[in-house]
Amino acid sequence: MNIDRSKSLFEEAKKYIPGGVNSPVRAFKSVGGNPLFIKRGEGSKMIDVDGNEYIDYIGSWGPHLFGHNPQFIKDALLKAIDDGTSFGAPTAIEIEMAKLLTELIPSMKMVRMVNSGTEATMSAVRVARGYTGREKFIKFEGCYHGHADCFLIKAGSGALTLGVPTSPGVTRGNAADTLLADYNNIDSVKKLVYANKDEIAAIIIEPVAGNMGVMKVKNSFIKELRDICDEEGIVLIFDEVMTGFRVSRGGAQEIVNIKPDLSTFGKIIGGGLPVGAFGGKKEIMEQIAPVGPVYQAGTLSGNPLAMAAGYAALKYIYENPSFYDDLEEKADYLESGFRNNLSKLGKMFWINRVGSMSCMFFTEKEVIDFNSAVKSDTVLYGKYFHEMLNQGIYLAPAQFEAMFISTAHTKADLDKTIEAHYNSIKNIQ
Ligand code: KE4
Repeated sequence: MNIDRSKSLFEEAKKYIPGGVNSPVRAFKSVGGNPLFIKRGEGSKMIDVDGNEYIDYIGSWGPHLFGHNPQFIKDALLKAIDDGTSFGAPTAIEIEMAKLLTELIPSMKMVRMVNSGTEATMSAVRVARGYTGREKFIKFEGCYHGHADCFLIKAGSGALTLGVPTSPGVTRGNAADTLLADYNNIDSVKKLVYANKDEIAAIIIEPVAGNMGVMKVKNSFIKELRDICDEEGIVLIFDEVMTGFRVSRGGAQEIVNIKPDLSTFGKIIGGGLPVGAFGGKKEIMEQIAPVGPVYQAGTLSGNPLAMAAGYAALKYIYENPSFYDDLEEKADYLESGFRNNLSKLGKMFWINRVGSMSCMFFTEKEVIDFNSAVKSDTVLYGKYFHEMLNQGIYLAPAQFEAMFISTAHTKADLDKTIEAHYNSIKNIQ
């Protein structure tokens, strides 16, 4: 496969952009090799600058639930751009967006739009602190909530992939207020809560984790987490930046059947444009400026283009809920194909899947939390990644990420992927 143009672009990019990329995980650091520079995306495919075509399972790290460049989102954008790109003033579509989000997510009575998942999660923790008057919060090892200082303590995703789960530059003072618990381990939570009585403002969790690979909370664990937050006056925040409208129409909170006090969103709700959102109980959200004292702001928050793309995506979800059944069928078909391959090859690599997001871990032991996930053989993952890439299958260039299926993936795409998976596992032995 000729990737000469990507190679020369990468060399040039590294002169002006740290690592040649605007987000670390794109640099292929943990799998080696030269990142591909993408020219365009269409449906389930991406085409790189050398003309190579790939079946894409990253989907821009989650936003492309309907594949690349769906016509209905493109039409919405083209229509919106006629009136201008941004006004820095309220627009009617922001009300439509807020109404639709609160309609689709019953736990969310009010919502504030921002420009990224990081902005959403950092604002949610801030308003929880303002609402409770407390300073500490609990996150879980391996969960990733974006790159705000307070989260870069034993974080997942790129931080974990690059081996800096606790990042330099985060001050001791900041880190002191971030308490760490173990995913799916309620005793680790109770220990922190009772040792920091009345000092904990919030607990933030990915109810379905997608940043240490994919894994789901145990039903008993998430129920006890809800109970302990109720008992102790702690704000429960579900980080649904990745899972919102991905794992089901009502997000992970619909699957685990637990109502958080606040939720955060991103990715899919922007239809491919930069959007994030946080929202929840009215009494908490009304703590936010200008109605309350907790300050939060953004020049381009709720901008008309991002709202047009995001609203088009959410409206489709609202009006066509049955597409989740097709998505489930496709995801189940691909998982079964992978499992059949593994049993034929006598390899029982662990697979976790929730809806249309999944992860195959290069370990044959059960993966239920950070410690079991990091037992995966990341060198073997790197070999697998390149075997698949050479067969035209574009996966996350890191073991601790997720694989996403879109409505645009066809059965032919899935069959080609299953065949490539068989060849790859066979070749890396
Ligand atoms: P952004 O600030 O990147 O929009 O969102 C941060 C974030 C927050 N919460 C969850 C659960 C997330 O998954 C993310 C971002 N996800 C990563 C992928 N694992 C983004 C990819 C990247 O960092 O380039």
